[in-house]
Formats: sequence, structure tokens, C-alpha cells
Amino acid sequence: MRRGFSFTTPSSRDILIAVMPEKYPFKDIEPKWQQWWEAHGTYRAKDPDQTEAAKYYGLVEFPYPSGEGLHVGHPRSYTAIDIMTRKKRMEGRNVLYPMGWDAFGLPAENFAIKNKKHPSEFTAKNVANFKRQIKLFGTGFDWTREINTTDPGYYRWTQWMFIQFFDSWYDETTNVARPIATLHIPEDIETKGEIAVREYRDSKRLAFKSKTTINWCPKDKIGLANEEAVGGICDRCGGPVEKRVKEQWMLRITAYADRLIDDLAQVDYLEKIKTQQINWIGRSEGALIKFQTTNSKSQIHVFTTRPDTLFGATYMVLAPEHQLVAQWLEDGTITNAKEVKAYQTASKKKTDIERQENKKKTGVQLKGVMAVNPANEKEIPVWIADYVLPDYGTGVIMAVPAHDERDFEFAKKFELEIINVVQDGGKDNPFAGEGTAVNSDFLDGLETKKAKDKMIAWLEKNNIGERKINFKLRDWVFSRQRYWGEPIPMVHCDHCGWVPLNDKDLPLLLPDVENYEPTDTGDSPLAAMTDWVEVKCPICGAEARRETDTMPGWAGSSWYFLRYCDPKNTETFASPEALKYWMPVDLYNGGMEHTTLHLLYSRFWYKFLFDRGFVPASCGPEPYKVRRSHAMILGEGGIKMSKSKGNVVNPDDVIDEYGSDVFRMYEMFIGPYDADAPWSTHGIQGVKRFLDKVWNLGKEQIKNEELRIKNAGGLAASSDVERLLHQTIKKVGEDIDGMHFNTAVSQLMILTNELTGQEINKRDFESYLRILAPFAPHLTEEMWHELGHEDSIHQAPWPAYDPDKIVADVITVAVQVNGKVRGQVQVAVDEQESSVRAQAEAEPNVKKYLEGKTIKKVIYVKGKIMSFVV
Ligand code: ANZ
Ligand code: ZN
Repeated sequence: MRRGFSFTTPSSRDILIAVMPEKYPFKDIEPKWQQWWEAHGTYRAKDPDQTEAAKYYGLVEFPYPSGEGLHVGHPRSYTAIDIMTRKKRMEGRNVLYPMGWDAFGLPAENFAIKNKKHPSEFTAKNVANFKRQIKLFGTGFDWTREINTTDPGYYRWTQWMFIQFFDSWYDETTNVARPIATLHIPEDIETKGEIAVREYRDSKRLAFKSKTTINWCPKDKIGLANEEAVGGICDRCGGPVEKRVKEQWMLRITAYADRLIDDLAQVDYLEKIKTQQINWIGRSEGALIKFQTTNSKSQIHVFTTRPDTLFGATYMVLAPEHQLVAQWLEDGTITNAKEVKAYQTASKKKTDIERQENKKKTGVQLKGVMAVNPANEKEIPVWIADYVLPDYGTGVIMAVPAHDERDFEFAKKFELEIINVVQDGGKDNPFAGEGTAVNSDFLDGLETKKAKDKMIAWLEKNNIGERKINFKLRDWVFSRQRYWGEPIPMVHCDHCGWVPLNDKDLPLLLPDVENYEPTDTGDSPLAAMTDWVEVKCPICGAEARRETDTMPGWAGSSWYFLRYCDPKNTETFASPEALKYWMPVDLYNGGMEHTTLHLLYSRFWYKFLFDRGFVPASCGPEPYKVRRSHAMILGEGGIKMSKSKGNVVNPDDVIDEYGSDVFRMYEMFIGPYDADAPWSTHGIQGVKRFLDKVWNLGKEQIKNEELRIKNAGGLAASSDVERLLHQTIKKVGEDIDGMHFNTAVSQLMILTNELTGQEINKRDFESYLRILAPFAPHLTEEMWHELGHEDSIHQAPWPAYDPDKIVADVITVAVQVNGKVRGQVQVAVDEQESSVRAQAEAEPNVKKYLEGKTIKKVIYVKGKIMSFVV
């Protein structure tokens, strides 16, 4: 292997090299240092008992190891957080920057179905490829902490955590999850006997079975969470989603809805991330109102955000699939059954989005039943219409056509009564949203907010309604009828109901099956494995059956950041000591596409573990202190990279041609970190030239034999260069902390140009290398060792800048009042106008001329004159 430089007696060849600019020889250098770092454990995080240093935990979302390998978009965030964690390490922090694999998922399963091979085979191959690629990037991950969600040593804990959810209920009075054993059983339930008690407990658990209408993809044969079926379109295949009723495991994330909103105040997330989370949770304040019905004993409950408009409710609308409709069809209350059933069938075929748009208002009145408006005792008709969704609020609305647009259109079409109950006085908008209540008896004259409160008080007093907060957030469907997921560690016994496995029986391994195909009945392939399914009940020993659903793809990623803290622990998912030291995560980077699902799920999961004391209280209630988001790298010309467009840039090719340091540096230089940026061959060549320049600059400095004997305080470079160096140390440091990587790189380019051809002392040259090191770790490591160091540059201290050496040049600005010079002020060259003005106004002589006068006009000629007209 060729050495980068040589301090031995120069041969004629060396002299030649010294005068001819070289290309940065990345092929020799980069693999060498990658191996060296691995052998020396350069990026290994120390366990808390091995260090006194403060920690820094940087995290990037771990990838799903797909068959395609990494995309040039992946290393953008890996490199960004790599740079930040490298700087923290140089600042003396004990850094944890880990990587792993979120490896359960559909592609591996589809591969298994197609090839009749175990999905783990495919997964292992992809993981190896991803790892090879990531190592090429030179990212400083601590590979000794690598995790894989499909590893039984990992999913054992995912299963254990599921059992803890099952073993918990949510105490709303204290707002924490508690062991189910602490749940108070009401007396009337107690007296009903054991089964009633069990059902009561089961109804309160945080993991519970529930019959729900689920989104069913007929093509993938899989139940989807609401968030995977947005707009009625399957997230996986893009096909239409149907509704099906199925018994599924659910996690009660809704119990945490308020805390998931409120605790956002404690964390530093991008504002758009907070907004998306808040909107997804969708908190609405209003009231639950109970309407009596004629010809039926049933009441109709509605959720409304506008209880103040109750006097204007002239009809009601149920979602076609509402349970009351089925009940009334069955008991014969409904007299136009045929028409009603036809409408139900038709609406099943529409997606949620189509239903909400409901361009042509459709609906059918339920003949044979009327509702009674509790405010004025008027009988009002009851309809079904698909603009009312079954899974929001109570699935029923009180229609107030005067103040709700959709109700208005519906009422117009079907000639239903419209009563105006809010008047804002404007004649252009007689149907106001908010304003003063009218035609509303005891509410008349009140503004909306007061009217709402008064109505709610009235409802509560008369026992016909109550204040109610409603959320868009649904409980988390935690069942999949697929093979390649964590088996749910539950057994159903006819005597004991749902029983969790004992700890000693974990992990419950995913058994080998012959056929990976889901069944047409919707059950997972595990259901066909009689031997596996039939077990003895862990409590009573009777014949029982295992759960055959597996966990959803989001399970393993909901707590992986905890496992990195202590990945090899076999006694617990992570020791309290490790958690106390490492948690919370200092910086978490990931895609905006994970804001509403993964981020919400993992915050919920963490809060639950925190409530139950499995995460020490000192870690705090939030897992991530800071959340940032990277943007996309687009194809050349700004179009999204995609296989079909043939514009996908493969990182392997880029590294082969330019090396890792150029690749890393280019990805940081490509544009502001939070903005999408197009890949550019021209751009990467510019960065390549820059690193060649750095290489030659370094070579010259090192060639200078004197450098070796110059001590740190020796010959100083010119003061201009020195100022620029210190300014650069400051700017690069601040830019890294603020994630302005592109401007840090430009500043390094400016400095490199300035240094080229200059004689620099060793100390300054080393400072230069050290601030470059996070961006170009290989090149700088090579030079660092050539300078005689034996330790890694990545463990050398981050250089400090000298504030005295970076003072910007000062200029004098004349201050005029009404055209006459009255004074002058000294300001920095790039001083902001507002600051110059403040200093000018404070100048004692100027102040005399301004006092007691009104400034009519201010003109600033940058760097020259500040002129006031009074
Ligand atoms: C009466 C009313 C009068 C309403 C008025 C609005 C305006 P957000 O803010 O999104 O929570 N609603 C309730 N459940 C529904 C369902 N399942 N499908 C469709 N619409 C439903 O919206 C709450 C409002 O959405 C509720 O308040 C209800 O209409 C409607 F001038 O009740 B409102
Ligand atoms: Zn049993």
C-alpha cells in the first residue's frame, strides 16, 4: 500500500510529486482508515461505568433493509448526524451513534411467498448489503451495538412489552398507566361473578381485543391501520381498501392523546412536526348530546363542537353502518328496509375521502322513527347518509343546516327545515359560523363561546348531555394476519380467556411454515399450523389456542432507541443504569413521512414504559429531546429519483468514482439541509476539486520538513489568514450545531483557498484539519497520522477559536440630523442597520439634536452616513 506522504530522504520521484498537483488518492486511503477505526474502536460508545464524560446520543431512523440497497438519500441524514456526533466526540462527549435494522416487513414476506424460502434468508442478505454500503460512507456508527428487530433476542422484549400493555390499565384520575391488579372492580360487577370481572378488566387493558371495522386490502390480504389507508387507498399497493369486521388486538394510544399533545411543549421539534402531530391527534372540544327517539327505546348520541346551535338542529344523520341502523332493521322499527339496505351496500364501496367530499349529497330517511330535539322537544327526522363517518365521534350528527355547509347542502337537496340560530349581523353572510345566538330561547344574545358553556351547563343539569373532548386519533390496530412479524405472545383458553405467556416461554419464536401466503379467510399462515397453535393454557393447563396474528411493522421501531443503550442485555430490555445515562435521545433525525406514525407510536410506547417504571423516572416523559427532519435528494433536474425514470443514483457508483469523503462533503454541500435538492454531476465535481486542493495543500504543509520541528507557538501565519482561520473555526462549529452544513462547507472552501500557497504553523494547520475532520474523516485522518499522531483525529479536541482574533474590521459612520453632521459612530463592517441606528441615536451629541423631536425619516447609506430628518 502506498503511503500518503514520506518524511524519509526525498527521492527524485518525491520531488516531482511535490510540484505536480495530485488527485486525492481515496482508493488507497479510505478502506485503510475504515479498517483502522473498526480495529481501534474509534466510534465505540463507552458504557456509563467506564467513563466520567457527559453523554451525547445522536439517532437516525434505522432503515428497512430492502432489496434495492441504499439510496443516495439515506446517507444525507447519516452523514449530517455523523458530523454532529463527531464534533460532540471531539468536544469530549461520550457519543452513542448506533445503527440497526427494522427488518420485519412485507417485501421480505412477498419474497418468501414467491420463492418459497424463509424471509429471514432474504433479510440477512439485504442487511449484509446495507451494512457494506453504510460502512463505505465512513459513518462513525458504533457497530458493536447493532440491532435487528427480527432477532429473537430483540423481539423477545417486544413481546414482553406487549404483555406489559396487556397487564396495564389507564388511570385517568392520576393520568398514568398502572398494573391491572390495581384496577378497582365496581361492586355491581363483582357480584355478577368471575366472568363479568374478567370482561371488565379486559375492557380496561391497554392491549385489548376488539371487534372493529378494519381497513382491508383485498389484494395484499391484510388489515391496515387507518394511517395506512388514508383516503381509502392501500399504502402498500395503491389499490382500493374495503371495510371488514375483525377481532383484533389494539393498543390504547387514545388514552395518551392529551399527553401526546401537551408534552410537545417540553421538546424541541421542528414546528411543522409539532403541528402535524397535533393535527393528527385532532383534539376537538364540544359536547355529547343524547336525543330520545320515538317508536324505539334507543337514544341517539351525537358529538358536536357546536352545542350552542342545538335549537337549530332540524334533523339527524347516522352513518349507514351505525349499529342502531342494523338494530332497527332487525327489530322492524324501520319501515323502508329495502331502500335503506340498498343505500348501505352502495356506500360500502366508497372511500372515506369520497364520502367526505360527498359531492352529490345522498341519503335515505329512516321511516318509522323520529328523534326528539331535547332543547325544544320538536320531533325531527332521522337519516342515514355517507357524509357521516362511522368512526368519528359517535358516528352520528345533529344537523344544523343554517351553520354547517354540508348540512346546508343536504337540507337544500332534501327540503329539510333550516333555522338560523347564530346571527353575526352581516347581511352578506346571514348564516354565520360564530356570532350571537338567536332563535335559541335561553341562549339568545350570547356570543358563541358563552352560549356553548351555557348550553353544556344546561345539558349537564338536565342529564341529557355533557362536556366532551373528542379525538381524531384512533386506537392502534396491533394485529396483522401475516407471517413475517413478531408472534403475539397470547393464548386463548375457554376457561381463562386471553392469557399471556409466562416470561420463561419468551421469546415465542416464529415457527417455520410451509406456506407463507395469507389465507383467504384473512387468517395468518400460522393459523394453519395445528401443532403450533394448540397449547396448554399457562394458567389452568387446559387445551388452549395461540394467537395467530402477528404484530404490525411499527412494533419493533417503537422502542429500538432504548435497546441501543444496552443491546446485549439478556435480563431486561436495557438496564436502568444504561437508560439513566443515555436517555433521552439528544437528537433524533428522520423523515417527515414518519411524523404521524412512528414518532407518535414511539412516544406513546415510551410514555407507557415510563409510567410503569420500566424506564427510570429521571429519563423524563419524552424519549427525544430534539427532532429534526431531512429533505430529499432528487434526480438531476429536480425530479424525484425513481426506478421507472431511470434516474436513480447509486451510492456505490458515486463512491467508486469519487470516494467517500467527496460523497459526504457533496451531500452536505448540495443545499440547505431542510430543503430538497437535485443531484448534480457538476456539483460533485466541484467538491472533488476542493478535496484535491485540500490534499495538495496538506501535502505541501507536510512536505515542509520544518513543520515537524516548529512548535505550537512557532512562526505565525499572516494575521489575515489567522483571522480567517479563527472565524472559520467559529462559523463551522456554529453551523454544525445549527445544521447549516452547506454554509460550513463553503466557509471551509474559502479558508482552503486562502491557505493555499501560504506557510502555516503546525498548530494552525492542525486546527484546520480538525474542523475539516467531521466532513472528510478519511483524508484528515491520513494527514493527522502523517503529522506524527498515533491517535485518531476524531478523538482529538475540537479547536477553540480566539475571540480577539476574529473581531471584524471597524468603520466610522457619520451621523446627520437635518442634513448637518452632528457626530460619528464606530461600527463593524457588516453591522445591521437597526444596530447602527441605535448607536447613532445614543451618541451624546446626536442625542441633543433628537431629544423631544419626532423622527420623520431615516436614511442609511451603508457604512457611510446615518441621516435623521426630524
Ligand atoms: C353540529 C354542528 C353545527 C357542527 C355547526 C358543526 C358546525 P371536528 O371539529 O372535526 O371535531 N361531525 C361529528 N361527527 C361526525 C362524523 N362521524 N362524520 C361527519 N361529521 C361529524 O368536527 C366536529 C363536527 O363535525 C361536529 O359538530 C359535527 O357537526 C361533525 F354549525 O355538530 B357539528
Ligand atoms: Zn385456562
